[in-house]
Amino acid sequence: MKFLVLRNYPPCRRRERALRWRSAGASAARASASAVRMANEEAVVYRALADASLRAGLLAFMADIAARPSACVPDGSVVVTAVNTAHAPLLHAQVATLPQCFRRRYGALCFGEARGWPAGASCSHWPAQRTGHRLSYEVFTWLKWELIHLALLATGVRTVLWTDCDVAVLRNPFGIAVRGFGVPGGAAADLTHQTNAMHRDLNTGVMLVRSESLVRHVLIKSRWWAPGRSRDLEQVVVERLVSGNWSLAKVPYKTFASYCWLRVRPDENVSRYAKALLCLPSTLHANCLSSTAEKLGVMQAAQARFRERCGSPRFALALTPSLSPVISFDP
Ligand SMILES: [Mn+2]
Repeated sequence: MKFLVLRNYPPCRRRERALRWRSAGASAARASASAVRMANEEAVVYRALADASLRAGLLAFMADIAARPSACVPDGSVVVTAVNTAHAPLLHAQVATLPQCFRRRYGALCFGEARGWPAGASCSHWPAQRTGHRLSYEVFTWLKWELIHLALLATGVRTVLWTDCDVAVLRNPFGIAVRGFGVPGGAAADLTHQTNAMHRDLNTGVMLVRSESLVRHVLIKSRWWAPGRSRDLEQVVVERLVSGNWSLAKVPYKTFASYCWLRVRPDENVSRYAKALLCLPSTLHANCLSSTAEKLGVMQAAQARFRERCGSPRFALALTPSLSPVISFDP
């Protein structure tokens, strides 16, 4: 049985997927059982999302966050993520360095136990009785789009900044001088996104989304809940669906960085490239790592490096026009 069609994807992600399957002991029989379980899980999640009270609760949650005053997140913008129990330490590390003005506009959909959720991040809890087991990675990636869609429908929300919880936020993304972000009066893209540097394609770890119709199109056309849907990775499907129909802006990988090609390690052996990147206005996505402990190590190393070499993170929007110079790098 074929599960994944890996196309246009960096080798490290392919390895990550392979490791995941291997560690899960994915024999043919187990893989088949897994497919059945996932199909059930998708149906359960999809039915839950169709529930009026759940949707109303999430809409109210997002509207409440959007209404909070903030000196560092623009009016009409919210920051959104989803987190499960296993990744709770990552969200904890992520918000630890965020100023209050940023946290106030940050809403997370939280799965699993409430215990240990970080103070300062607002959680809307997924009702435990609606899912019988932990959500798979794949379903979780599709839920991202459902959550972004609900956020864009909420009162007062015009823009959603999605950040995976395995992203270290080193500077204020809203101050970045790229299309769709901190360019006053500049044309705003429907979707501004991180890229997989190797292939220049879409990475959905960090995205600024402005278009409700784009997200609706993704949800309807992907049919992520349907048994016969494409088994391509969520971000491959999304890129296929939105290309040509909406305005997309790729953020340079020096601005929204990725561990896939930025080998920041929690020791002294940091490359010149990594050092150069860390003082640029950036987020660092700790992808291409399979364990929570490894992701956490990379995020905390990046945060510590930033503090040591670049000073305290500056979030005030007024400070962002004077961006750090781009340090050239020869690959
Ligand atoms: Mn991620």
